Parts: sequence; C-alpha cells; structure tokens
Amino acid sequence: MSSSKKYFKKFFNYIIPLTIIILLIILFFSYQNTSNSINGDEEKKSSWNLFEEDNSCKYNEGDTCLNAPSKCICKEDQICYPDRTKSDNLGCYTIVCGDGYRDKGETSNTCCLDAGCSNGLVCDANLNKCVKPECSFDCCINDLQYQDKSCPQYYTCNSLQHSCEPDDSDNDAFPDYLEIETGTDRFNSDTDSDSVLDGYDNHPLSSYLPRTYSFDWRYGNEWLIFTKKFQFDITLSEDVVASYEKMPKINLINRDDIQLEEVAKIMNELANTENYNSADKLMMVIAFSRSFNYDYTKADFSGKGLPDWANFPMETIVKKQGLCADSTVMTSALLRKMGYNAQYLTSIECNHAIIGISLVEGITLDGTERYITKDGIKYYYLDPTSRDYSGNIIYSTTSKDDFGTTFCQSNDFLVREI
Ligand SMILES: [Ca+2]
Ligand SMILES: [Ca+2]
Ligand SMILES: [Ca+2]
Ligand SMILES: [Ca+2]
Repeated sequence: MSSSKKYFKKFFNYIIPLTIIILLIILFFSYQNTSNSINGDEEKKSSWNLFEEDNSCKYNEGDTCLNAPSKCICKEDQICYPDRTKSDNLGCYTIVCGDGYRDKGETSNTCCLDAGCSNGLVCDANLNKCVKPECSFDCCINDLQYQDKSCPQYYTCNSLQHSCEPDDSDNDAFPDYLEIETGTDRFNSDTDSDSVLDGYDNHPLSSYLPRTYSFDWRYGNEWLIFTKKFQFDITLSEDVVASYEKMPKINLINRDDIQLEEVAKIMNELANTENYNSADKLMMVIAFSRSFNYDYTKADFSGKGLPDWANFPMETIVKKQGLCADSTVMTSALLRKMGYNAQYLTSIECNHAIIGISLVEGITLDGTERYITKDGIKYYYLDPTSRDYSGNIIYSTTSKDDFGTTFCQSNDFLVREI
C-alpha cells in the first residue's frame, strides 16, 4: 500500500469520526448554553415584573402591610387588612361600598349600604341613599314586634322615632303601664299627695317615714355675743328627700316647692318676731346660708356643667352644705318665695356664684357697691356663701360692706336662670 493510500485510510477511520464527535459535543454544549440562557432571561423578567407592578413594595416572601409597613404601603383608596377576603398579596384591601364592612370614609351619606342610617331612616339599596321608610300600616318599624300592627295598649307610636313609646297620661315620669302594675292613679301625678310625683316617689302609694330636721344660726351684730340665735325645725318625708336625687335638675329656682314655701313662711315669722326691716330679714337669711358648710365632696365638678351638679334648694337646706352655686340657688329661690327680687349671678372668669338683690328698705349704700343692671333694675352683689370667702364668718349685720363684697375682682357676673 502506498503512503498516500495509508494517509486517506487513516483520515476516514479516525479524523472524520473524531471531528464529527467533537462537533456533536460542541453542538450539545452550545444547545445547553442557549437553553440555560433562555430560562435565565425568563426568571429575571418575572422578578422584574413583580417590582414593576408595585414600585412601593420591594418585599420579601411573607411581608405584608401589617408586619412590614415601611416596605409595603397600601394605596390611597386602600386600607391594610390582611385577614379580609379579597385583600391583595400585600394585605391591602381596596375600600368598596356595599361589601358589608363600614370602612374609613364610609358614612350614612356616602355609603349607607355599609354605614347604615340614623334618625329612623333606612338605606335604599338601589339608590345607596337614606330614605324615609315606607309604612304599610303604622310607623313603628323599629319595634320589630309591632312592625305591621299598632302599638300595644298604653303605648303610642312616635312617628319621628318610629318606635312605640309608653304613655304617661298624667306626665309624672311614671308610665301608664307601670301605674297599672303598681296600683297608682295614672291620671293623678301624685297619688299619695306627699308632693313627690309618682315617678320620683320611692313609695308612691304612701307618704313615708317623716324625719325632723333642725337648724340654728346667729345674726344681728358685729359682736358674736350680741347676736341673736335663730332656730327652727321642719319635718319632711323620706320620699321627699330621696326625690331630690331622682328628679332632673331643671327649673331649680322657680319650681313649685311646698317645703321651701314652708321655710320661707318660717323665716318671715322669725324676722317679724324681731321687728326686722326688709334689710335685716334679708341678711338674716344670708346668715342662715352662710352657716352651712362648703361641700368638699362636690368640689371636683370639672367636666360637669350647671345645673347637672347643682342641688335643689331644699336639698342644700337638708344637707346643710353645698357649693357656692348651691347656696346661691337656695337663697335666690328662698328670697323669691319671701317676696324679694333676687337673681342668680355667676362668673365664669372667677368660677363663683353669688346673688344679685334689688334694693329694699333699710339698705344704705355709699356708691362703692358693685351691681349688674337687668331690665333697668340694679341687682347688688351679695355673697351667700361667705362674707369674705375665708368661710369663717357665721353671722352678719346689715352693713353696706356686704353689698358688692365677693372675692372675685372682676365685674363679669351674669344673670342666669336655672
Ligand atoms: Ca304617669
Ligand atoms: Ca300617676
Ligand atoms: Ca307622691
Ligand atoms: Ca310617697
């Protein structure tokens, strides 16, 4: 065999197959690389899209608006509420009217479907608006029992509130149905005639446990030893005394009060016995009021407004203590029942109450007094709590010093009707 033939044979036997194998290997790896490269691009694109969808939240797995609030910020119309159905993967929930939840910003005006309605209105689901309910038979739609029929006996339908409300024929704060249960007269506001309305009477069928209350105080001279000691007793039923805690604190000064009228009568009689003029009689009553103690249990009245915390006049008398407002309510009511023209004056600036009294026979003035004018009448300042607010003076004389004396420096007292 020639050397060229040997060479060709070697070429076909080894070189070509080897070349083919090498080419196949190159092709294989080249395919592998291409395949990897395509997958890698897809992964990269996927995570890039995630950030693109929510630029504000570069979160890790498990992050939500609740546990990673700095990373995952909900959009403006969303709230963070991961537990709620239909919250997105960050836990943000897009507020929707009509989803059954009352969310931020949803009111009866903007979304009654979720926020509901008030004042007896109902939500019209089609209009998403609060409308008056349609009453097929009567208007007591809030009383589920009586939706389609009249209110029961001794109740009347309140068409504004859409509810059945108990009747109170004699307006004594005791509903008719309770009067019938209790045996009181539903057409007589004070069944046992003890001056306490049935609704405020602990024993509305009988006057209960009369108690005697005694009072003494001094008045008449600058010198204590020359003062006159005054004394009287009154008897009140326990029901009367208990009613002061139960009645609404309204019309404190001008209310009908037979017990206070009795005290006024006693005061007039005591002054007449001494032949007092109107000024001395007035100051005798002021001395009576000044003999009471300051009620430290009521001193913290912050947050409460008159007349919610004020006593009824007889309540102050029975307790023999009160705040300046209580003494002022009591004396202005008592003096009015005795024929004086007295006003309740109050100053927000110095947080004090005093009476204003129009002049009567026996009071002399020197022009330094302080007063307030109402309807052309001058009401002179007179402090029924104490003469100098130190609280130690238990008597007084008819002295011009009393008129205009109050620890308040300001002249900002105003007349109030309570
Ligand atoms: Ca009644
Ligand atoms: Ca009654
Ligand atoms: Ca009664
Ligand atoms: Ca009674």
